[in-house]
Amino acid sequence: MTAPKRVAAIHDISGLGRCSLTVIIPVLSAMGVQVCPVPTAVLSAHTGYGEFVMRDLTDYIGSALDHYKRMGVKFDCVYSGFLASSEQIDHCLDFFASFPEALKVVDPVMGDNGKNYKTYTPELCARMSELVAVADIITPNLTEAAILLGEKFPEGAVSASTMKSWLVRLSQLGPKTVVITSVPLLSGGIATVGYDSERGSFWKITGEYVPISYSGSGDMFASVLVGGILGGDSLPIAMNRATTFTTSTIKTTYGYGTHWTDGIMFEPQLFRLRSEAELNDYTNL
Ligand code: PXL
Repeated sequence: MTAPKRVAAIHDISGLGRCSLTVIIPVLSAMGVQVCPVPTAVLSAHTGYGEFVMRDLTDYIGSALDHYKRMGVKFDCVYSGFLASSEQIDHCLDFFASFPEALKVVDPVMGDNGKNYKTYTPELCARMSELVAVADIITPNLTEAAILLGEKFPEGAVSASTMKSWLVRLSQLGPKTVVITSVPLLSGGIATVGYDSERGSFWKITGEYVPISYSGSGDMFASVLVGGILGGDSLPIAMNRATTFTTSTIKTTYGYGTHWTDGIMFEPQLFRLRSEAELNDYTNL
């Protein structure tokens, strides 16, 4: 047996509304990956609830990093997400620089459906590009991709050629691999599009449209993607794995009619992340 890969996951932990660490820990654990949570904040419920209690852990992250460095811990991956303050950008940069061998994944969490999350200040959004610059892989949704590129959020469906140009421009900010989620394509359906700048290849996975946007969907997608890549998946297969699991758990949730803030009811399906299913539903973009 080989030792599980270890990921430092720099995200918040929210009590209610399945997102961030309450999604990332079970998903990666089910995929045989060890998570070392580095909480950026503790919230009673995620910000989509409107009312929540939040404790910012900005002064914790640096001390935790110092401890891990003193211990000589090794991480196979450092994966950042929801941040509570713009100073946390500096802490994430220190984390990435301290483990140069680790795969650097940045989910540039900032907003969804064309709107910023409540706690995201203009300064925090502006500084997100500093993290993107040092990442190997980034996983913005369409809203976050637009913010990073200084583009307007597209209100309707977008063309494949627009997405190709966005993917290339995002990779020019630093990361070798860019994956954009929740893209309504003119050709139909909701797609996940990806670009590997080293190979110059573009990929597309088309998912079914479900008329509700559950919290934590981006965290679910990105954590399955990370688990797949750490397990040896190619980019299109990891995208396929992440889309298949996310779409299927979203469809299950939709059938129960729960509120979007409650997130995706993934618990009964976690075991499926261990399956050896054939994943070849991807196409070129
Ligand atoms: O899934 C993104 C996310 C993560 N963490 C918190 C959030 C959100 C989105 O609303 O509020 C606290």
